[in-house]
Amino acid sequence: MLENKKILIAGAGISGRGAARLLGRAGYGAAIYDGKEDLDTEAIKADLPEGMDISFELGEFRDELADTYDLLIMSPGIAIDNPAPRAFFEKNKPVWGEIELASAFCKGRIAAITGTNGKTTTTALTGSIFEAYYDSVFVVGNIGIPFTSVALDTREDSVIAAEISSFQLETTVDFHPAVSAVLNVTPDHLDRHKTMEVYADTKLSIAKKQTGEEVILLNYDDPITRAMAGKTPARPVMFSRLADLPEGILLKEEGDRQIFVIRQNGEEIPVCGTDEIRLLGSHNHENILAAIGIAWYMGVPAGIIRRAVMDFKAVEHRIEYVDTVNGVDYYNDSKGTNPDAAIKGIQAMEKPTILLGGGYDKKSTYDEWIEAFDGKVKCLILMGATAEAIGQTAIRHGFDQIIYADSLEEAMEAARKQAEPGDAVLLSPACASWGMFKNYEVRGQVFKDIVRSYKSEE
Ligand code: UMA
Repeated sequence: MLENKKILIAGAGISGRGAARLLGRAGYGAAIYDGKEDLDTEAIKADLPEGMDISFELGEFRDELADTYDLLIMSPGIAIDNPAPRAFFEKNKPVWGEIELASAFCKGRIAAITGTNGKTTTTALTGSIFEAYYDSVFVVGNIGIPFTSVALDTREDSVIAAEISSFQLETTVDFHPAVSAVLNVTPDHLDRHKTMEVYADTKLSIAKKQTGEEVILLNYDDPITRAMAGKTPARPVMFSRLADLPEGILLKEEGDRQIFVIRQNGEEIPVCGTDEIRLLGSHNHENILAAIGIAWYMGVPAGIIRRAVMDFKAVEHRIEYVDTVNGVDYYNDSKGTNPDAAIKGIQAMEKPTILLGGGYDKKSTYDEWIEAFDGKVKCLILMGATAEAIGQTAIRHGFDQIIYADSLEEAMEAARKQAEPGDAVLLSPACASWGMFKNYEVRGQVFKDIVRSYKSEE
């Protein structure tokens, strides 16, 4: 498929290295471009197939590279207006995202999930349901396992649950999952996408190349995703936590219980009750509705879906209970990387809470998050580039129990001093971790390690 093409991969992170490995395994050579001059190229080479023809282009991007190479493979962290893709576009040369490359080599059926929040939980849950029914299952994408790292291992009977971010959707070309889902669209990553219109349209790219036989699941309760029905060739199926839809996946009141049901062609198929699941919070009911719909339209019987949904526990770093130390519960919600996700975090708390927030500046606004404190937050401990902006917003909303910290370690020490038995400490920063940590996983891990060190001193 890529015979005689000179390929340049932009970005040497896990996506770029995944793409290089795929190309090497498939018998192609490639060059890797990265802005970092001091990249450890030997370590990268050591991880590639033996004998692969690989070279590096480091430092500032030179436009001539778009003359030398025929195809650019993009990592998600590199924006579409970066000089590298711009140079390729100017010369009418193809630019593919890492997801496009992976799907071109993938033999199985893909279920692709996007949305501002809930996509990791929904992808993990969808993967768990698949695993209960299918022999060959892969859970990949923004969740942390590059799709390219497994694409060559897929078979015709494989099913893939793929978490796809808006960054990844900027550079899809012919990508068309068998089933797609857009969970919700609320402000996030506006530093990169600039406007909500561009951000929502980028999310919709998940379905732009789907066929009429392929399905897109959309959240009826979110006005932006509801309006996506009919804007792509895919067959829209709605899921709703609130509306009593005649068709779709919904939450039905039955006496004093709420039951997840599938309604299709006038038939109603019950799956399980909200009292039978282990995931906390109404936002998770939406994630479950989406996962049920995805699994159903990928061919999993309702009885299998029921068992897998009932057995599924929370995802790491998402309102994850860590431990109780001196009567204080510690929760890691490092995945609360935007205000909307952090609102879900604070809403799930039932005890007086010491809240740790702040981080990388994505130009979000924090008013709604502060309003969601709802009298539950005893003290707000702020760190990172956004500390000042969040502090000012809190004061504007009449909240002044604020402590500033220079690091997560310092914030944790302050939280430990403030917390009394019966309180909770919640890391739910409303911001990405960049600038302080490599990613939110490392931030969450550091938080958990500190909690464990407190535990050992208890
Ligand atoms: N780089 C440049 N120029 C740039 C930007 C980056 O050369 O302008 C280079 C860096 O020097 C570095 C490499 O690109 O060497 C990093 O590439 P990357 O930022 O794409 O990171 P990866 O390690 O490849 O991880 C990516 C996703 N990262 C981002 O989208 C920022 C991971 O999502 C994803 O898990 C992984 O691919 C596997 O597909 C992380 C994320 O934060 C979890 N995602 C955002 C989110 O969830 O909100 C979208």
